[in-house]
Amino acid sequence: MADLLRLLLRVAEKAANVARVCRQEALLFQLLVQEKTGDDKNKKFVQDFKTLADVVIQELIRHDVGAQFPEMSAFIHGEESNKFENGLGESVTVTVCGTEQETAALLATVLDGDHAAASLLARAIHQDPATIDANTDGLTVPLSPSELGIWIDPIDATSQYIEGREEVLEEGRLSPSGLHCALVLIGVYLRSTGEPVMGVINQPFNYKDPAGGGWRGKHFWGVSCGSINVCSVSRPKDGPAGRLSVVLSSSEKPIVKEALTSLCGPDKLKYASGAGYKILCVIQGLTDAYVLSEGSTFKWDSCAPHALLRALGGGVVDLAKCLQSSSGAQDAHTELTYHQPYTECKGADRWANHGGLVAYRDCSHLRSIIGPLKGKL
Ligand code: 2IP
Ligand code: CA
Ligand code: CA
Repeated sequence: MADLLRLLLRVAEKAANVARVCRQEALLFQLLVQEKTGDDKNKKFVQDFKTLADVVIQELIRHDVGAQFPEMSAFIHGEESNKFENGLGESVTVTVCGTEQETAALLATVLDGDHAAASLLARAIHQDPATIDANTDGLTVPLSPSELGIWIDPIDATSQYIEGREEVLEEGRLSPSGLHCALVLIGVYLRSTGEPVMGVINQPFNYKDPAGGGWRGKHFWGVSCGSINVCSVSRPKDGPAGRLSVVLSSSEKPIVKEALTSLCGPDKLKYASGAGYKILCVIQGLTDAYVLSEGSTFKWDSCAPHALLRALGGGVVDLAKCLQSSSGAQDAHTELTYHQPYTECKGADRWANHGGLVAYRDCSHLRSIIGPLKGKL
């Protein structure tokens, strides 16, 4: 299934292009950032356009993967629903059509007849992405499409994507917020056990071309399947033994912040936007772990980066299960899985990571983190 990996890298790049086009084309950008003024219909239209960028990206990934691997079609899930209601109250199902013109015509019905915007979007959807140099030659993955399912988060950290603050990333440093936190996440899991086995992360806004060519992206991938553990990011070298560093959401509970401040010290506790970006920081060694005590992430947020962490020898555990477990930290039952919904919940909550999570590169770090949190939550 190295073919699947190469395809996912390609579609993630296509998705990143759409995300960039929505910000770079004045006409689309205007729709994306328009202030909510005027009547309700206008407000709803602006809201819809933000969602439309997400839906379009998810559908293009679904379309391209389903075309090459039809056995997977019924198992490609994502954050967004492709049923859309336009400003006239009509229900439209957004899909990628056979030709650019057909896709443009369909999108125009969602965009209340804005043909110019619809054509720009359709062009980006149907454009072949630049070839990606991913060094996957010689990789064999002993899996078949009929064993696999996919989780897509078309744009994670949407709020940062819309706000669009441009940051210059410093090598080796975690940058808490800005456009670079927005990520395209595509994770592959085993239908039988729910283990994440392959992940692709595309960061559409990694740096701005100094020659004025706009934003350039970066991609990351990993495969973790039996004895095959390969990641495009090499395992960061262990620094001098010192205090652990942990990244949190700025909305994390005070009790968790306090417990972790005593473990890490105030300067090693960091905050950043985007669930996917925080796990990417752990993957890149910009921090040792990401702790989240609430059920505010979903399967589509964690599946892709989880596969990369496993390939590096780490993982993502359910925090609540870890705190209950007598062994205190990692065992096979505490790792997050991706195949079973919480049947007692409705809508997106069926796929929430309800127990919170800890993303880690090293089991010994996980144990150190769980200790101070025991009995506090
Ligand atoms: C969000 C996004 C948020 C994150 C939240 C996710 O996904 O990653 O940034 O909250 O958990 O569900 P926080 O930044 O506080 O960690 P989306 O942007 O796709 O809704
Ligand atoms: Ca998300
Ligand atoms: Ca999203």
